[in-house]
Amino acid sequence: MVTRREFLTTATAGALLGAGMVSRAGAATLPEAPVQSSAKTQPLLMPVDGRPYNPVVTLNGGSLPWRMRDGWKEFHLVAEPVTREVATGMKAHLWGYNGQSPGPTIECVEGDRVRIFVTNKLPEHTSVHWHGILLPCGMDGVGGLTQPQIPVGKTFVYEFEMRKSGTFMYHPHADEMVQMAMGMMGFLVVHPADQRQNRVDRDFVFLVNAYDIKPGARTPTVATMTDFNLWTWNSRAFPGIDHLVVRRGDRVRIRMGNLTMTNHPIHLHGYDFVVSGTDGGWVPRAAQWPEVTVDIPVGAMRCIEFVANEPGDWAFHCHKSHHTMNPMGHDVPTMIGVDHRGVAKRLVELMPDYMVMGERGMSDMQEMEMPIPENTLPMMTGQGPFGPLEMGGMFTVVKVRDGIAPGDFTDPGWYSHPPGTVAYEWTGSLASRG
Ligand SMILES: [Cu+2]
Repeated sequence: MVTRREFLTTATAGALLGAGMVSRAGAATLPEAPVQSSAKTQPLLMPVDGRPYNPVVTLNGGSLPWRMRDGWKEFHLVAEPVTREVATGMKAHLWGYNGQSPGPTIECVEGDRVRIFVTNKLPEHTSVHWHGILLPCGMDGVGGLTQPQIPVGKTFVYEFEMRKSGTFMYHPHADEMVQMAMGMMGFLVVHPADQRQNRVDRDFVFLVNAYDIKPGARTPTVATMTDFNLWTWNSRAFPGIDHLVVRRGDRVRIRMGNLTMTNHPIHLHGYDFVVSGTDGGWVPRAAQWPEVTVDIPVGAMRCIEFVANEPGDWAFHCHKSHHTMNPMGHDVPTMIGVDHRGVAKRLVELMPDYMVMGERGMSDMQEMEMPIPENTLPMMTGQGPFGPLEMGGMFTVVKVRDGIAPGDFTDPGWYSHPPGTVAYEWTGSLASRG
């Protein structure tokens, strides 16, 4: 491991990422490569130099500080093994950038000349492809095709101008199946040169990703083709995914990129929204169509936008219901209608990771105190204000509230519903409505 010291600089944007930031010693000619190991959503990285823009919020992550040198915006990515907490109770051994997986979000402005140093601290060679960016062919990052692979221990330099604004990502084009299955990916946002263009009040970004980490294991099974068991946003699974905190009346954008091996229909409750952008660019207003679910194809990005005028705690999740489940229990036989309680207890004694469905359905499992292997997330979990949420994987909550300050993303707690607006038990009269 490299030497790390506290990241003390107060004059740079890096300090705004908050406590937990550390930096690398040495390599005086290279820009700082700040390390972030926390899985908490970091405060907005306000631009302190370069051209102004409205920063994005990376869900359970943060943005990469830069330095300006001779008109170039310089970033430093370090590809390296990382430990990522997927949710409380489970840590994964992944590969990523600057201490995190996904890597930090790179934010720049249309017209910026960008220089990105990439240092390879992985045990094998790598490269970085800038997905969706229009650039000289030799900067496209396809190992063997447009450049030699970056050898272990070496640093390569990518230089290009950001010709257009939009929503992009970065990932290796080297031993791709392994490196992406291990979590190597990051978000790249190019803001419009004119801050008024496509302006929103809150702009969230995350990558939709998936792993196959067997119960009890820590390292993904990298040869898995389609049968993944851990469905994550920015390598976090419910209840580890932060809530999206929004002020009532805000215009909200959520940008999502899919680097899994299947599509994800992402559904937001309580709102209709428009699809306002893809990795190909902004969708012209007249061509935007209304949706409540947006399907994100493999290797693609989608931006959705809405005005947050409905207060509440609105579920936001992938609509493939097995993607809102955690690993433990995907191989269970259907036992609905079969009373097997005595048998299950004895089987669990013999095989600690054996799990069966309850005779009335899966929700029984929450009451059955099944032992699960260490470092493994239960299949369905989480506690809400009315009881168990019975969720996992790609699920979180958009919390829309009055009176939240601009730039404040602090969890406001659960929604207090106005009297008479919650579904209630029929007891022979219509209690709330009179
Ligand atoms: Cu999904």
